[in-house]
Amino acid sequence: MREKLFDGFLLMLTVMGVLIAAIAVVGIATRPAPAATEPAGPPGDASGTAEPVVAHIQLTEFAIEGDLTVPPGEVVLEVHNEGAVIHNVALEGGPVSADIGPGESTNLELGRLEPGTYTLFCAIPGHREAGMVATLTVSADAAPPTGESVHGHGEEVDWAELDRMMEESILRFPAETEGRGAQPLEPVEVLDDGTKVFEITAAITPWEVEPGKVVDAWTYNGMVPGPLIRVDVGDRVRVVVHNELPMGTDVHWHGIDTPNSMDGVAPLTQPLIQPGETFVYEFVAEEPAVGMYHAHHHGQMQVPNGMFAPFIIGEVPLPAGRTISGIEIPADLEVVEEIPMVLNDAGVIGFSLNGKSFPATEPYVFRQGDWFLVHYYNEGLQIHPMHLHQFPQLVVAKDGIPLEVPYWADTLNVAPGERYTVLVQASDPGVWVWHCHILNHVEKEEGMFGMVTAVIVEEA
Ligand SMILES: [Cu+2]
Repeated sequence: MREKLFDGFLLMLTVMGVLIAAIAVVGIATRPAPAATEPAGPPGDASGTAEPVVAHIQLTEFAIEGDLTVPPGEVVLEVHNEGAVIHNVALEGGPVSADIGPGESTNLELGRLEPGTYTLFCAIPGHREAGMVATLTVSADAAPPTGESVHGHGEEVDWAELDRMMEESILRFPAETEGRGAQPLEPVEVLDDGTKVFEITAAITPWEVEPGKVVDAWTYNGMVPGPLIRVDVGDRVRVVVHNELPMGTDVHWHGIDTPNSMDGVAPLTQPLIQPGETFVYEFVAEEPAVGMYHAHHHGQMQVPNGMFAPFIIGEVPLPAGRTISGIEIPADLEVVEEIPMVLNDAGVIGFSLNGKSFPATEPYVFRQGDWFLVHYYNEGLQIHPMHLHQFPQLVVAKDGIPLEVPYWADTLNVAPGERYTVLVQASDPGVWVWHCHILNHVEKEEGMFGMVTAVIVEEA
């Protein structure tokens, strides 16, 4: 069955690949023609009459790439924002460009630069920490920049090659990688008074985001997302946190009711947990919740780098037996799988679903007619409109709070910090992609990546 399924799957993926490649090509064809490149002046010319050195720089979420090695002289950055949000570029201790909208360009004059290394970064808060920092090397040995970016500006575009790369990238799904995130965590001990004791260790550990790409992730118990903690309403919870990071940390229980002293915001509610130290969090799981736990201290760095995890108390009530917008939910509704789906877009992990980038994302396999429940958690820095092909998603809870009036959506926008719980019926057989609909969170010229997976439905 699995093999037959996989054959059908490959066929569908091929069709899908062609379609998606076509979209990508249209996108590229409409890109404005690159500006003509000024020839650079002779290296080290001291006459002051030399032409400026024009370096082409591309900004994306969250990287600075391009001509990062240039000869000495008057250096001008011609900066293009290829990302989806506003960026800028700044020279450490020097000038900052204007803010640049997606698809727009600007120039930044850096003045005369002598041989040495300089730091470029995006000055939008959080973007430098998320990865938008690069070293500009000025060297007398450097050739003048040619104006050709990594994407081949100024060169003939090889359309067939773009098609081939997209198809090849899609057909790699589902790819095996080391490690699986959000695995259920069992208590190490249950005390006489019923307290469930959990142990969490924060450390920098290797994590395979996509096949062959192993990053130094900031993890809880070595996985991204960190382990899923699930307790019952009324449970006493103790979480012992060991810090093996090179810097301080804390743990915030996002969406979970706790005493103020357990809120995990150093230095306001507790001292910072220093490297080598342990801190014990203790609270009663009073209310049902779809929560998450993550670092609060230097959250802009520790969270996107991997320090986030789901925390569920009790069950989300489901509208079994109700009719919503004309669709009847069976009274004997049975949920076959509950899927935590943690979104991220930054740090060393980057665009990912449950700590993996396509094609390493996990496919979800169901029998036709099965109902499944998804908890979306956005631990990234951007919004992600999550689109599941074919099957409408019944939104039953927002931030763990059950909705009086659940509603159907085929695309659900999940902002940073938000959680949505959706109920889905896998009503039709086939391979149905499930992805963020900000298209550069899922595709680049080299192919499909990031926030894409698939629901695979076997015929009943
Ligand atoms: Cu997205």
